[in-house]
Amino acid sequence: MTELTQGKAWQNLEVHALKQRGRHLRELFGADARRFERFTFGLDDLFVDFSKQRVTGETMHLLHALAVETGVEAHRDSMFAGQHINTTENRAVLHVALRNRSGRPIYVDGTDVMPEVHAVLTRLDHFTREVRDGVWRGATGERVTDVVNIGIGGSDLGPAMVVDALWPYTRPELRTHFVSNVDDSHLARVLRDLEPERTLFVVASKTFTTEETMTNARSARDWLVTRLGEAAVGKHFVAVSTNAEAVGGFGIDHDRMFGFWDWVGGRYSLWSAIGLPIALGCGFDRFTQLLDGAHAMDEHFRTAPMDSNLPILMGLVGVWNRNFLGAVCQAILPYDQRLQRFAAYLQQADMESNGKSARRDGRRVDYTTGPIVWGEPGTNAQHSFFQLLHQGTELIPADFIVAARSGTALGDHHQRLLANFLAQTEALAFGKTPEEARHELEAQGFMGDELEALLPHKLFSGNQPTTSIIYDELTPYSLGRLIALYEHKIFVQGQIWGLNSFDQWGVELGKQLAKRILPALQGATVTDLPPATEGLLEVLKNRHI
Ligand code: G6Q
Repeated sequence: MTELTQGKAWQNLEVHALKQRGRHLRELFGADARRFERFTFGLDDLFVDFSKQRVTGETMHLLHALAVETGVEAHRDSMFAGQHINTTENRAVLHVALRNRSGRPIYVDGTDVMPEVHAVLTRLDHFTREVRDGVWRGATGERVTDVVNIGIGGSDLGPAMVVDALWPYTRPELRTHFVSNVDDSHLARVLRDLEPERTLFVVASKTFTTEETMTNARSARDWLVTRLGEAAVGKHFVAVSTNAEAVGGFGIDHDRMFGFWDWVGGRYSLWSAIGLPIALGCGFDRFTQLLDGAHAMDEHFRTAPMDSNLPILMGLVGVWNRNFLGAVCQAILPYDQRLQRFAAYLQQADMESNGKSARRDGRRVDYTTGPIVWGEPGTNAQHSFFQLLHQGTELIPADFIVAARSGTALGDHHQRLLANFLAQTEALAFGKTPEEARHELEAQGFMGDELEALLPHKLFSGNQPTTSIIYDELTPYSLGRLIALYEHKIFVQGQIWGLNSFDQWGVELGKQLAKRILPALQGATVTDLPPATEGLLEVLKNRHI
């Protein structure tokens, strides 16, 4: 057994969970008239309601003991202090420095990184203004109307999600596109509607070696050169990377490269120059408001006591659901269409960070770790998978994310959206008992065998745990704060589970194998492939290659 499961806090939680598992949210609300007030927390206009989670005061008390025992606060302080907490890559983890608006220095290996951070921000500001004001022109003297970000994973998901979420702050005359997949359909579809004279490519890659990104970047370059000639590349390509040499090798000059640092993990990099498409699409001032919002959450995470610290509370509630109630997944349900990419973004942030089974000390875990994260915006999701949430057999904790006010204010749409959010969280928590269902059927005129036959299908067991996260309106500031809330929640859980949340060795194996297989598709003889792969390869070759 690991020291986590042997520890007093874990063992106390297991005993507590045996009692708690059978309790229904109806009962918990019935037993405590002040439950709503006791389990809701805030930070400015951000309001988080844990009252529909299956926790009691005692549960939270025991979870806090677990956080103390696993050193969550000390580990958090190590991150902010620039220590090399990414142990397998021997790196600091300092996305918080990218949005450090406090004026305080942040040191990595004895050097204050803030001057460099500010220098890159100043360059981003300058470049963004040039493009948006039409000072920056393409090779033929045209203004830029389309920005194409070429990147994948952390160099795509964050900026793509944010630009989509902040669309009311974008201009129709400067569109932003994202190409990530090596499947040529992705690039081809975007390029079909673009004019090279007005297109600016941002090649975003920390390493500048990622196969998908480099393949797409080369094809985009060919597309441009075929139409405008080699000399046009300089006016239509910029790079975001830590690898100046490879950027130069691609033909992008140093003054059109925006750098960042090895202490910025890919999935935590949207706050760095990787956020360039956000600044181009929404304006640099909006980008800094995003940083301000994230910084507000950083300060809260760094200083708030554990019993009102939102990322710690969220992390603990998630651990309770995962390890003690046995939930396999975590649904993300924004009742905010602008957050339609948020679940996809969080899938990477959470599952690449905590989808691990080796502890930092190298031993295998003897408990479950990161949940499967998935979701879609409401109300759309209500008309697809909510059936399973209401009447299926799985325990599915869900986060409902809601703006009190709409940014677009069209008729009574927003009231209808909010009514659905309130209805769903109520239904998931409290369900419908046999008595209620029977009463309802009787009121509809059913009786006898017909009523008895229908009754089982009309039952809702409820007791599905949900957290409601409410903010006034989705602005760059509130979005930055929301993203940082989840980043730190993931941090808290990773620490409790004893993981290094900042490496991603799990994505390596597939990459290595693809490298070995590619020559076989290109006509070379590759001898050591397993029969299962050989078989599929032959099927594909016989079709067209
Ligand atoms: C994120 C991962 C991964 C990475 C991509 C792109 O944390 O490291 O998703 O962002 O593989 O890497 P490059 O930015 O180096 O192209």
